[in-house]
Amino acid sequence: MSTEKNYREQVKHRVTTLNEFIIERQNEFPYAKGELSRLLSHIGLAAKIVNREVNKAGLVDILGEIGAVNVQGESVKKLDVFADEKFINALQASSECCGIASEENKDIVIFDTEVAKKGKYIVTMDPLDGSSNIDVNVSIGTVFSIYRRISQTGHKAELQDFLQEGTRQVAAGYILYGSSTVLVYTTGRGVNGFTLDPSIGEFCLSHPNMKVPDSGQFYSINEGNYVHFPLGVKRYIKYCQVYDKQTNRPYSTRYIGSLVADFHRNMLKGGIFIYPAIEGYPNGKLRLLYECNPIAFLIEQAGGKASDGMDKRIMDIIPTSLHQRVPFFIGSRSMVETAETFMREAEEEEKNKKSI
Ligand code: P6P
Repeated sequence: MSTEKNYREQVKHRVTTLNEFIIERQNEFPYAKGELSRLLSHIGLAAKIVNREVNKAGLVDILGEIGAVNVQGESVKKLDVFADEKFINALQASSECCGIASEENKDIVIFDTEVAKKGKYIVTMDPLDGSSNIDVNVSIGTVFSIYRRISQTGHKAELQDFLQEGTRQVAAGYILYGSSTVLVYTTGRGVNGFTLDPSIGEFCLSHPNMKVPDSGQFYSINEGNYVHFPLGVKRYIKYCQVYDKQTNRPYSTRYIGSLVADFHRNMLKGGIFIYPAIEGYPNGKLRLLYECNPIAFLIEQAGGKASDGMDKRIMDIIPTSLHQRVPFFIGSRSMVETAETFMREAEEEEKNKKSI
């Protein structure tokens, strides 16, 4: 075989790194001049830095709570703060981002340098979601969305840049720090996953063109809240548990308490994740801007569905505040639609009872 042919044969089996993939796909965007590519590459760099600390959290003095609480009223663990700082530093260094909204910061974080003010993008993120799992060594994740700013370039970012509906996302993704570290993202042309190869320090393409199965065997919900669930959710859970050969029921329940980990499993295997409105969380627990919208973008690109359980597509909701919560039904399309049917029928019944 000629050298040229031999080389081509080798190249065909070569891994594709995240940065190579981003550059290759950059040409799909007529307006792209590399800004979005640079932003995504910097997110990938920050993910590697956070991954290094997550992997040794038990060994260094970064574990445990620092006593502070974040805007959610949740105790902040040191790794949350570390991750927030690393992603903020990386996004500012990209010079493409003019500001961020993060779970760890009550207000928007504006990058007030002349270079950053020229940035065309803003990022919403949960730097370390599922942090209650850090000190028990259970998978945790980072979630992010990227939007083009609305406010005038060359000036400071404004709140309006962050209160855009999910359909205006230009990119979204997550990093799962689990048995391996996986970065999954979309720019609206499909979903691709990359696994970190620690031996070369690169995210390598491992899950090209991800598609969620139209149905699955898993339902993910915190059944500790059962008594507070809406009637439709209670009925759907019972539906999941009843034997039915045709629809492969009963399903299995899988709930880690870490959104990215629960979502990633359902994305690969098929399934549904539900966090409905409950007592204590009348609008659900999960945050629209940096948990629900990015994950909803990914599931829709992978062929699934994300709604509030009634008639509202998550990505159509117009945000009114940075840390707004919404009920979240997401996963395989047929499973979400079945859950929505139970919700709608229960809603109708309760309305009819009230009208008697
Ligand atoms: P609960 C983690 O705090 C989180 O925001 C998500 O990662 C997770 O899905 C959810 O909350 C778990 O909430 O009430 O079941 O512990």
